[in-house]
Amino acid sequence: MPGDILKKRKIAVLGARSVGKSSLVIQYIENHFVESYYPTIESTFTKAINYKGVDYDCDIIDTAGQDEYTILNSKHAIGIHGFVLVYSVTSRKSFDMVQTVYDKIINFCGINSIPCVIVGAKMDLQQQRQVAVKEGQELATSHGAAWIETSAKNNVNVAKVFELCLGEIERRLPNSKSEPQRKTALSCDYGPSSCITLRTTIRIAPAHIALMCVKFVRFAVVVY
Ligand SMILES: Nc1nc2c(ncn2[C@@H]2O[C@H](COP(=O)(O)OP(=O)(O)O)[C@@H](O)[C@H]2O)c(=O)[nH]1
Ligand SMILES: [Mg+2]
Repeated sequence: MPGDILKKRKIAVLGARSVGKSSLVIQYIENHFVESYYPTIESTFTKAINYKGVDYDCDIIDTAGQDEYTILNSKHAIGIHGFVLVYSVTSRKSFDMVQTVYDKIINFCGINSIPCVIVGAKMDLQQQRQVAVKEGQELATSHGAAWIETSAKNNVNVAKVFELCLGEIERRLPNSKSEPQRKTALSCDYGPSSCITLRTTIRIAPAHIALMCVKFVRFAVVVY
């Protein structure tokens, strides 16, 4: 059914290593806190999420983590509807990495805005805090993104992250009635994936037409 296709959402969780991405996702999916999780592993989890009375079938991709040298993996951009960008409130470097990853995504997708939630993880570690609440909020505001602080350890605001992400995705859909559309590249369709698909199609089209012309000429010569 077409309605079912519309409710499928893909969410990528990105950010520096050891900021708590896997702990956040596993707390959300499996309702427990992992003290240590294999750091380089990438996993995709599927979860049915009811958001504002609508059921969504969500794929949540827990990435291995990025740094300034990582080339953005195309599967973390193509086909992705929403992004969860995680930093640790105990690491200034990981906070700076959010901007770096954000820039990589928008450069890769060729757009100027993405449906995104910026997450300050490990908020229970107040003594080790290096990033103020206000800084996180300001970064999110500057990108028109949602923002929240979480503790996977104490299960604080974990589910809220994914609800906010769905909210950001839905807000940008062309037929969204909840808010007026902001003018972003994403407003052309469901997300960066669709825009990339569109651009690829446009690039492929002339080659396709040329090939058809060659085939037609060959056919005409044979008939003649
Ligand atoms: N205190 C505290 N530690 C956390 C929290 N989330 C993750 N950690 C710890 O931070 C380390 C890295 O977490 P992990 O989820 O593997 O990070 P990832 O590399 O971003 O996936 C692990 O030792 C976790 O137990 C949290 O909310 N509070
Ligand atoms: Mg991990």
